[in-house]
Amino acid sequence: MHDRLSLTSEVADALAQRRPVVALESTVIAHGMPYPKNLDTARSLEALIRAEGAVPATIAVLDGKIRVGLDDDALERLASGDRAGGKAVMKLSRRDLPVALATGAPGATTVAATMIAARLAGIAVFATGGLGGVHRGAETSFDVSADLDELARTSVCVVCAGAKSILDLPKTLEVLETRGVPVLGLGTDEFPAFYSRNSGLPVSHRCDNVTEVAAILRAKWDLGLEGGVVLANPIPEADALDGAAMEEAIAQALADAEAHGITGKSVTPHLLAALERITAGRSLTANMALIRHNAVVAARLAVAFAALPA
Ligand code: PSU
Ligand code: MN
Repeated sequence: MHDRLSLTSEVADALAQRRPVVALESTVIAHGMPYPKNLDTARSLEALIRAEGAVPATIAVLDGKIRVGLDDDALERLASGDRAGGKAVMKLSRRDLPVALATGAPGATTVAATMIAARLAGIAVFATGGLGGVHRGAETSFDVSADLDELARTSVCVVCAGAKSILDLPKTLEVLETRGVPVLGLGTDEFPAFYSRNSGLPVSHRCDNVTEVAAILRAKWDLGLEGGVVLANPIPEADALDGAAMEEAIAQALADAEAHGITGKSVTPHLLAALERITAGRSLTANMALIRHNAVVAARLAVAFAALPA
């Protein structure tokens, strides 16, 4: 195993025995949800994955190592913004990983950085809430998440509820198409829009169960086609928010970010916090529901994938 990684014995044993493992990111915990709901969510994701017969591996950087699998102390540290240690938790994408490793600063991993760590550890399936993507106005700001380039190059399947329309969803899908990333819809022909089930935009292929998804992953990687796969899993009907009302809230959140002159890596956390205020917490409740659903689906996919001949 890579000496920059530190695996819990539970994760190491599962991987050595080719049992199913699901990676989880930590930026959504540290920078995407408020304390202590973020901590409750992080714990519940792990429990849901275990209940499906897979092993959860939440990923973050602590004390100069990429930790794959976190104990409760580590989760608490990330969720609370390292209250005890008193060091700000960095938001780590590909470019930031080496800085956190070399300086020893605590860091939460984005989709991009979690994919890198999962790949190094040998974990094929990863559950999150929403992908980063092409921001609205990217034609002038050039703000395109490094998540998209990571999906183009790193062989991990990312289970998500699509991407929220704080992003430019048509442009996000165009970039994924250009970079050769399959966007599979689980039980849907449409790319889901995070808080709502529909965006009006097509996925590249619809799958009706995780066995089909596992076979596509196997075929892609058997061919030597390096790179990720997006499995888009719509938010459950009962938890979905009204698409038009959310568009209104998103417009307000974008105006708020603009008024505060927010740029770079602060944009996504700022928009998420603004949305939570504007919707009086309904965006947060929906976010917690969809990420739980994604954890369950990812665990089932990891079980199906582990059952295939290598
Ligand atoms: N989208 C969400 N919630 C999140 C994120 C994205 O709905 O918490 C996080 C993920 O960790 C994602 C990152 O990888 O934000 C993207 O940040 P950026 O746009 O700065 O690349
Ligand atoms: Mn960005």
